[in-house]
Amino acid sequence: MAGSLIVIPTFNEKQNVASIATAVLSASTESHLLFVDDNSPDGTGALLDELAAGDSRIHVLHRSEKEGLGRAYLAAFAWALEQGYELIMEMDADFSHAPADVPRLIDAAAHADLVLGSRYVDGIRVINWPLSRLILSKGAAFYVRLITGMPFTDPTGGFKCFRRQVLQEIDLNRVQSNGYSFQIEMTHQVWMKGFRVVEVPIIFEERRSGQSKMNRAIVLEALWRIWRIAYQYGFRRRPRAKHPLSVGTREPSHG
Ligand SMILES: Nc1nc2c(ncn2[C@@H]2O[C@H](COP(=O)(O)OP(=O)(O)OP(=O)(O)O)[C@@H](O)[C@H]2O)c(=O)[nH]1
Ligand SMILES: [Mg+2]
Repeated sequence: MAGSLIVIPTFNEKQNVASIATAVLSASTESHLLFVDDNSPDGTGALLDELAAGDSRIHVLHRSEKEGLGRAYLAAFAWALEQGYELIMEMDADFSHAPADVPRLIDAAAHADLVLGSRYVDGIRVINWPLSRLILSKGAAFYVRLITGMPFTDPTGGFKCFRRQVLQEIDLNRVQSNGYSFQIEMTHQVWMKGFRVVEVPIIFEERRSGQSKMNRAIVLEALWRIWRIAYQYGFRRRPRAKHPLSVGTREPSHG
């Protein structure tokens, strides 16, 4: 049975993939990596195949067209469950998420069903971000909390770690979001099912190279989807009960 898998979706990330693979695998030597490439026109896919051929810890899933982050992750989760990984992480290719933080997220998953890397727990930790981007991100967090009651500081973040059971228990077919709202929708489902979600502070850095895939459509999708996400749970503002498989509900051992 394999341990942890770090999933990195890529679209035109040729400049980043080799260095992120090296950095992540040296920060977390026991982990495996799965890149999910949507047939990037810049040739990222071919480069990923070369990396995978040179290191058995690197895997690649090729998809025929760009269908967004959400679809890429869902395909990766199905693969990860089939392969038997215990922990499944999400991470960006562009060095916004520090490879050195990977072990901290993995460690936190010993006592949580879902670990969220948060830029905003106990302060604001973003480097080189334009103020407009920060306002958008903080505004999204406020909006999500207002409408759904979900109490996390950074619900749009994409640096997180799921326990296997969580991905098995949630209805992945039901997840429809694609952009940032994918992150919100996944976390909301996990939380509403009564799983234990914890936030771990991370430092987020603006991408070093390559192009942003962030656009107006992604923001608009998030704005309306939040309503749908809340509606699906009857606008209930907290989980009903702890999930029986939650690590948070296990009997503490005595002596
Ligand atoms: N497979 C796949 N990966 C994607 C897609 N859109 C974005 N990604 C990847 O998802 C990760 C996050 O996307 P980013 O473009 O960095 O999004 P962002 O962090 O909001 O924006 P910037 O950092 O400003 O570029 C990166 O590794 C992207 O390459 C997609 O449609 N398909
Ligand atoms: Mg990015």
